[in-house]
Amino acid sequence: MNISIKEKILSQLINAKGEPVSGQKLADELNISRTMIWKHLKSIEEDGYIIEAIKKKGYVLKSIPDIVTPEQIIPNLNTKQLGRTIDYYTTCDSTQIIAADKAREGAPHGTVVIAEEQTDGRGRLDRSWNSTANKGIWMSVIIRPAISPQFAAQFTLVSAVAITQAIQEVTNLTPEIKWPNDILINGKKVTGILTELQADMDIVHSIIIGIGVNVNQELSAFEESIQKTATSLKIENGEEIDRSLLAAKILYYLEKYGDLYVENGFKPIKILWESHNCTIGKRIRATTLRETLEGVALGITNDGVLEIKLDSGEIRGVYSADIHLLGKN
Ligand code: BTX
Repeated sequence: MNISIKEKILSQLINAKGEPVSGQKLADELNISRTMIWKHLKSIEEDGYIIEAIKKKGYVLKSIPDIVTPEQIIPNLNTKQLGRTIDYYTTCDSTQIIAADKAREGAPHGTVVIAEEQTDGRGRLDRSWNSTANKGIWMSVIIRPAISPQFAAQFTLVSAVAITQAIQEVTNLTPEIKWPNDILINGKKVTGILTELQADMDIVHSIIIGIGVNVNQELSAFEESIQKTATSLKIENGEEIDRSLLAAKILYYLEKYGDLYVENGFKPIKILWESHNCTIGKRIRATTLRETLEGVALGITNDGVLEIKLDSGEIRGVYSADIHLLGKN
């Protein structure tokens, strides 16, 4: 990992958790002059951090801006590879488009593209994704797992488990997963996942996992058409959430469960997925590209396929669909 001097100074200030960090100690450790330390501190302040200088003691980080820069995410990051390269934008059309280009250009496993705002955020099937500035996590993660293309779709379920776990840890809320890729709180969509594949017939070059989490929006921030179906973590628990901490936790669980999946297959993920799901046992309507099916969701197979028992008694497997929950069986 290539960390700049500025990032190292910021890391030390964040890790000191409100205690002073000595300028001389920083200069000695980083092998640069006190003047250079001061210049880096000024540059950190220009990014929105508030730093207080206390005579004879050092520098104290007083306040952190609510941004999802690498400098904010990396000190919270507990991963080996995911998020070790972060490409940050204040605004962009879609992190997914940028990540796809980067993946084709050979960006390493774990590269993250993240933005404060997307002007053309994308959902599945060319739908749009509301990506209000500075209020959500809009990121795309490039992974290069050693699996064959037929298994790539299961990374949607791996990602759903990872994001659910991260939200639960950071907020104490209890999100539920609606097969395959919606994360709901109190029945409303808080997260969308878009998994895209770059592959040849028998080899995965990369999977790009697009993650959109509504974090600190008020209801009015959403387009009117989705105000009844969308929610944010702040709406649900009444508190502002540290987006960079949540992004780092998502990357942590994505690496953990991604590795678990590659090493041990889908079985352990299936158990975790089932423990968070709100689809199984419910009467549902599944709209696929070809047809609409209604029946009871029986469960997911070891391949992540959703099995539905139709009213006729026939059992059908669905690989990809929009699911509408109709209530209890
Ligand atoms: P999806 O097709 O399951 O969901 C899209 C649908 O969800 C929309 O048609 C709309 O009804 C509703 N919707 C749109 N925006 C929101 C929102 N903010 N909250 C709740 N509901 C919404 C889900 O597709 C996949 C979304 C992935 C988004 C990420 S963000 C980072 C990356 N970059 C990018 O362009 N997309 C991904």
